[in-house]
Amino acid sequence: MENRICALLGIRYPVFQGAMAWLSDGKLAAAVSEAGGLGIIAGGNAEGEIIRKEIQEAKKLTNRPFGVNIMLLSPHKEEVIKVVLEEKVACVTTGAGNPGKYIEAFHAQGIKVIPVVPSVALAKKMEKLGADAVIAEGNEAGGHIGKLSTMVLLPQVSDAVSIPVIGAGGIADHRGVDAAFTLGAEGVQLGTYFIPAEECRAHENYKNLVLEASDIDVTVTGRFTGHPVQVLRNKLTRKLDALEKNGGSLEEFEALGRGSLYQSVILGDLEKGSFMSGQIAGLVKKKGTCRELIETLLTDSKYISYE
Ligand code: TUI
Repeated sequence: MENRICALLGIRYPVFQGAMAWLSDGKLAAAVSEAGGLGIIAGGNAEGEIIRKEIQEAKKLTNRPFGVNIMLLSPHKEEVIKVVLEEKVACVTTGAGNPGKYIEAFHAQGIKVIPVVPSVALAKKMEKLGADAVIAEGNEAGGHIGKLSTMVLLPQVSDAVSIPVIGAGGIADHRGVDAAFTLGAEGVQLGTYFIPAEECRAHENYKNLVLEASDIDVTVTGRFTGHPVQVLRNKLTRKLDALEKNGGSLEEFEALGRGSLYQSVILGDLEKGSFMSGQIAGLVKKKGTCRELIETLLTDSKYISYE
């Protein structure tokens, strides 16, 4: 039977590379798309023109479909949306909010819309508004997380909507892929798994931190801010935890975290950097090209055959 995600997007394997702020650039997205999955450029907090450059870079590297993620907490989201509409990428995913009011505009340009949903209620709302699919992302994921785990969220979202569902959060091998499909997913999204990829711009220190992580090296910072973020434990997370315990203000918290993605991704500063990562880092042990990583992921899957 034809896979609905592959048919919707014209891709070979229903495997999305999750958008990771600062990490998912045009080069990484193009490499994943060239390997048969769906590469996704992360809008993050970047300005529109930065994202236009990444889209144009990806277009130089691949003729295959790729996506852009709109991070709905970004102060530049309207600019990024305008750029995406002009550049007519194949699809957008959204995160950290409700993209309802933008769906029509994307569809008018032939752009598929696939929101991340942390609840059944939002999944149903997105289906009603015409979303093409949804990504049910559990709180095993890296970065900004919702409340429910993948195990709990995914089967309930799958039961609640008729559009295809992509499972995300906590997947890093064929067992995770098959578990997601057993819970009703028709596609999967992985982020942390692609950090050690050759085509990923992460500093070697970041890659090694992921490759050497144990099962308990991931923690959540900033629950009190209302925007909890999953990251690898380090000196910065200890400082943030101490600040939270001692009743520090939101401003102090934000000041400590400011620039911390630049510190991790570009400088590889193990003390000052914020190394966003999913809980599954302990299972991520393989370097290689995106093509090799996708082959390893899907070989032995009972649901997706790698050819
Ligand atoms: O968006 C993500 N993960 C991210 S975004 C990001 S950049 C950032 N950095 C610091 C603080 C905040 C963001 C890093 N990682 N994942 C998708 C995701 N979306 N997770 C949870 C949600 C979500 C939450 C609420 C989606 C919709 C939503 O809707 C609320 C509503 O308005 O109904």
